[in-house]
Amino acid sequence: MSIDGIASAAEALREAEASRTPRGRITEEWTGLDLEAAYAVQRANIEARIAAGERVIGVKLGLTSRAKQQRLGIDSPLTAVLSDAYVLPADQPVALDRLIQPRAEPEIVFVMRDALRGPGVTAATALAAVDRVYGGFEVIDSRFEGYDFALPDVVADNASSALFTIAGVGVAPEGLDLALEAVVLSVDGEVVDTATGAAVQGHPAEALALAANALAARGEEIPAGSIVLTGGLTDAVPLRAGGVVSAEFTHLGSVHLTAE
Ligand code: OOG
Ligand code: MG
Repeated sequence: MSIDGIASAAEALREAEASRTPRGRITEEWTGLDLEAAYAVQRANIEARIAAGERVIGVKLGLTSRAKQQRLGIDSPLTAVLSDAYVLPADQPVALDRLIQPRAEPEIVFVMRDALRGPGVTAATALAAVDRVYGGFEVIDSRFEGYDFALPDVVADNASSALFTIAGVGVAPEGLDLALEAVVLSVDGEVVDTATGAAVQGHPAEALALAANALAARGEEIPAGSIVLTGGLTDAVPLRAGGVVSAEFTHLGSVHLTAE
C-alpha cells in the first residue's frame, strides 16, 4: 500500500475518533490494507499523538483470550501502543460523551522493571523482567460501527484503545501464580463472567513474551518502565451512565468503573 494510502486511512480513523462518528471498515475502502500496512497506520496515528504532545507509556495486547477471539471472530493476537492520554485515574468516572461505544474488560497488567527485546523471549524470561503486576480495566471504544472489523482494521485502529485504569499499588510477580489468578466480573453487583489468568495465552507472561517477540519483528522493544496490558480476560461489557462495572481479582485487588 502507498504512503498516501496509509496517511489517508490514518486520517480517516483520527477523524472518526475526534468526531465520535463510527465508520465502516477501512479495509473495504483501502483494499490493499494488509496487516503490515495496518501496523503502519497504527504507527502513523501514534506519531500524530506524539506530535500533539502525548507520550508513549507502554504496549497492549489484544485478542489474546478465546473469549475475545470468539466475540470478534478473529483468532490472531495483535499489539497496540499505550499513550499517557489513555490513563483513567482511579475512581474517575468514564465520560461517556467523549466516547462512541465504550466497553470494559478486565485485564492483568504488568509494569516492567527491565526492557524486553525479542526474538526468543520466553514466558520465564518475560516474567523475570516484570516489576509489578496489577489488576485493571481497559475501556475499549472501536471507531468501527458495531465493532465490525477485520484484523487489519482493528490493528490500524490501535486495537480500539481508549482508556485504562489499574488497581492499587501492585504485587511483585514472585509470589503469584498468574495462570490461577482469578477475576470475577460484575455489572451493577451481578456477576456476569469469571476467568483466570490462563485465559490469556495460557499465562499472562506468555502474552508478554508474545508482545516482545512480535515487536522485535518490527524492530521495536518493550522499554523498562513500560505498562503492558495483556488482553481482556473475558468478553467486554458495555458501559452505561450510572452503572458500575467491577473486577475483583484473587490477589490483585478490585477495580470499580463508573460511567456518566
Ligand atoms: C479489540 C481490542 C482488543 C483485548 O484486550 O483483547 C483488546 C476490540 O475488542 O475491539 O483490547
Ligand atoms: Mg484490551
